[in-house]
Amino acid sequence: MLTVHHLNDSRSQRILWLLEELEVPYEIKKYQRLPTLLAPPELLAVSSLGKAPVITDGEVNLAESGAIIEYIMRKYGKGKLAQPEEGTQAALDDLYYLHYAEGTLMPIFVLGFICNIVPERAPWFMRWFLNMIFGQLRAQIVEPEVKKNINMIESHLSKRDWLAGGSEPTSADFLMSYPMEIADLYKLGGPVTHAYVKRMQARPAYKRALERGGEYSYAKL
Ligand SMILES: N[C@@H](CCC(=O)N[C@@H](CS)C(=O)NCC(=O)O)C(=O)O
Repeated sequence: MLTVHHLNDSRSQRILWLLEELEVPYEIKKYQRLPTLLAPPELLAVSSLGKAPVITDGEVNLAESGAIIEYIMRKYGKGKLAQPEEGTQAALDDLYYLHYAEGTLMPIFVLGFICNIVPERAPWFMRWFLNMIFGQLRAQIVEPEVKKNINMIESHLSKRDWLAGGSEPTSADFLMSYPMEIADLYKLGGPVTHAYVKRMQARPAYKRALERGGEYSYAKL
């Protein structure tokens, strides 16, 4: 049976959601973040970078959410969720957002997170100085980038329910679910982001994934 190596409050939640949508049987091996928020060293036993998600499916051991979602869609997705037809604009939108989620959007959020935690975790006598430096970085780079990116996503989503424009989520939505939940929780987006996240979280498969995955601060049961 397929195993998801799942870290609490992490990107691996979206793999559980996908598997629930496709009704693929799976088991979960749970890992708990350390107080530093890093993954515990046990994850290094299943993947060389020690990050989540990772899946094990028979002989296959695969990390990186985008790769995992493409693998699962190809192997188990046939005839389940309607995917966009090759050569259409919908297929291009799906392809774009599938790569954009981890390639562009998440690095901006991670940079914002670093700007917050570096001063927070520094010795008290350095905090004022680091707050000034990282505050500048946040104001000059992170915030304008977040605004530009959220505007682009919201303009796209204002005309459709799902990123590829169909009646059901596609690979791109599974990838984008995690950053969009972050955007909604931290109020980085507006009503379009909020409606998209609520639409996703209202799906029965999403709720089942949440129940099985346990602790996930970006959504409540
Ligand atoms: N691009 C990778 C990112 C993997 C990643 O950074 N995962 C985080 C969880 S959201 C993690 O394992 N963090 C703990 C750590 O870095 O120790 C993916 O999408 O799978």
